[in-house]
Amino acid sequence: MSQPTIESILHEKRLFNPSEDFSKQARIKSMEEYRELYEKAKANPEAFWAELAENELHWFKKWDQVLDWQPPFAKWFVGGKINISYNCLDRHLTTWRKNKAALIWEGEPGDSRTLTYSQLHREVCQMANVIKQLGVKKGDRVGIYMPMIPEAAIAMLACARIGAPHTVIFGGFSAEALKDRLEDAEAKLVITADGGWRKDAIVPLKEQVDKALQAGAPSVDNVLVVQRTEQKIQMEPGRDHWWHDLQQNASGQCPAEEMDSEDMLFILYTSGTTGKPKGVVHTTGGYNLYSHITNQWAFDLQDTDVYWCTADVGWITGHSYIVYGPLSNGATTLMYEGAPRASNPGCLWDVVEKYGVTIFYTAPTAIRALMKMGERHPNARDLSSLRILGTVGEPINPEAWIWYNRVIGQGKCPIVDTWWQTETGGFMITPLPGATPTKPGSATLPFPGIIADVVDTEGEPVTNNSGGYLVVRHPWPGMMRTVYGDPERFRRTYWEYLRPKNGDYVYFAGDGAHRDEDGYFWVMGRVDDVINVSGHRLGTMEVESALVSHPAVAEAAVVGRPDEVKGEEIVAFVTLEGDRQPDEALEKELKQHVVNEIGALARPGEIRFSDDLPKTRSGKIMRRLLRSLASGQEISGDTSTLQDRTVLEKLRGGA
Ligand code: 6R9
Repeated sequence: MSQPTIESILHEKRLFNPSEDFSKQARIKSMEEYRELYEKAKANPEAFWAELAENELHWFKKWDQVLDWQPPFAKWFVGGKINISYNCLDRHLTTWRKNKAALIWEGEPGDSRTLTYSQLHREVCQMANVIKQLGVKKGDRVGIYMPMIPEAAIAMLACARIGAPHTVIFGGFSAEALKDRLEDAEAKLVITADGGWRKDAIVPLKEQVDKALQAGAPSVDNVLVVQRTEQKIQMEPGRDHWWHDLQQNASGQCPAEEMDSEDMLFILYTSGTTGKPKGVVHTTGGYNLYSHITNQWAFDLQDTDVYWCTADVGWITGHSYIVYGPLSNGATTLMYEGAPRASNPGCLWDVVEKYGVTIFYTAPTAIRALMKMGERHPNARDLSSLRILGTVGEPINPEAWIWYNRVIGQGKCPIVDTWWQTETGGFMITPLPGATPTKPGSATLPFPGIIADVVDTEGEPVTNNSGGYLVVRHPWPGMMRTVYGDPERFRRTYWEYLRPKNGDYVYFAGDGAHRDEDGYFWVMGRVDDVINVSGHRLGTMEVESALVSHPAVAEAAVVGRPDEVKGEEIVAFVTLEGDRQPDEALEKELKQHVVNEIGALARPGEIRFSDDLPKTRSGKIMRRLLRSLASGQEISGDTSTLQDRTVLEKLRGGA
């Protein structure tokens, strides 16, 4: 007997079609076109990907074999020679795009820079030459610990250019987290800045690097420092070098190394819920193709677009959809150093207005925060240039989706809800904006070439509308290749967690989901977070969405707390809209609201009000910590990815 997986309890019925005008202009114009691509890819995935690789990318030498699949290890475009930095830069220089804006950058204090493809190419070559001069050779790892400034992208492209895999460590990470990652990757060089601007304060990056190197990471021999904030920092002679000094004598020409398609492009660490962070390894050819084509189709990239993804380059979203995907497509990508803050709550909309942004891509956590700040900020700006909106990072609650559509998209922008992971390299389940009718809260349908499914604990498909585990059945070019230094962990975590009876290897994403009668996927949250109430296994997404649909609620997180009778009972952590104050009457009302929306089964046993919720630095709610708090246990496990430690203190105090 297979065990119950996850029950699906909330049903969202609203449907939004792309407008005829939008579809007419789009690259992929209809569901018929989507289905054709999907079926073509399904019938012969290797031919499908090979044709795209041939048409979309430059290869120094063509591959001998499209796919070498020795489950769970895949090699794509075996024998092919390619360089992603070449595909992002050099190949555009022989076209009219040479003087097109490649990167538009807006700094938090209001300074800005625009680099054309030709200028970006020059700076990347200069940095590549400097890195070489500092002793970095093909295959050596380089740590990048940077604020959101053009040099972050330049550093990544420079490493890729000479074949030195980079590992970008988010600039908000502590010295400790930085040290661990540099050690695991055995980085030879660190590229950093004196500091970066974040919410009107300086983040002292170089100081953190100094601390990290004092504590460990002996493989690092050199530190390259970009001047950004100009505060005083220590420069250790022989080890630390100013970028602006070395740049002066560096040549603006540096031929791109001919990389093997399967040479490692980067390592990106993702925090597992427990234990040591995993170094997710991506390689060159497959990743280049996958980030390129998913970006092009799901955001309908056109040459006239000003495309803005608000992620940090320290996350996979920044890698695939600020740097590699857009530049490989010859698009104009915008990078913003700042974030909405008390002194400038409308800053995002200022940037949209200033540059005429056409595509805007952000996370549900940001959308909920913007909702809480009120409509007056977006309403006071001209957002009419926008034509597509995107979301990523967590399931988006239907209420937040509707707000995004109405207030930011002014009812005319398709919303592209992209489900994917660090491990997948690019979008896996996503609407194509000119084709796919959207439903608030659903990432809709798999990208062509992706065979996604929902299965039970035995790995067998579940029926429509029953919850289960989200899996992928066939390898795809953007998939991670291994966990750095730990192939067994890769096998165990992702490919052997669920084994169907026929012995197939399926990729397990760690998410719960269900599929509806139209085949649409609804991600219900991480399976580690599932709550078991009286034998019913509930995903977090649906209960949270029910809470967020109440007008007083801005954000909600639910967790389970052991209960003698029910197994677990639901504890909800709730932040309120604007100035709304909590009281007993509201608590009762919210509990009843969940009962009305979902049923008595999901009634929270307790509601705790707070000003904020603990989140990872990429904005995901850390329910693991809330679970400990709810059951009165000490917080254990890794908290290095927590955005704001004071949140935990406050929640404890309020408990
Ligand atoms: C890109 C990124 C991956 C996890 C993933 C899932 C959640 C991301 C989502 C989504 C529902 C979406 N997630 N996008 N859940 N709908 N559109 O976020 O990568 O940081 O590795 O996180 O994020 O739980 O498994 P990563």
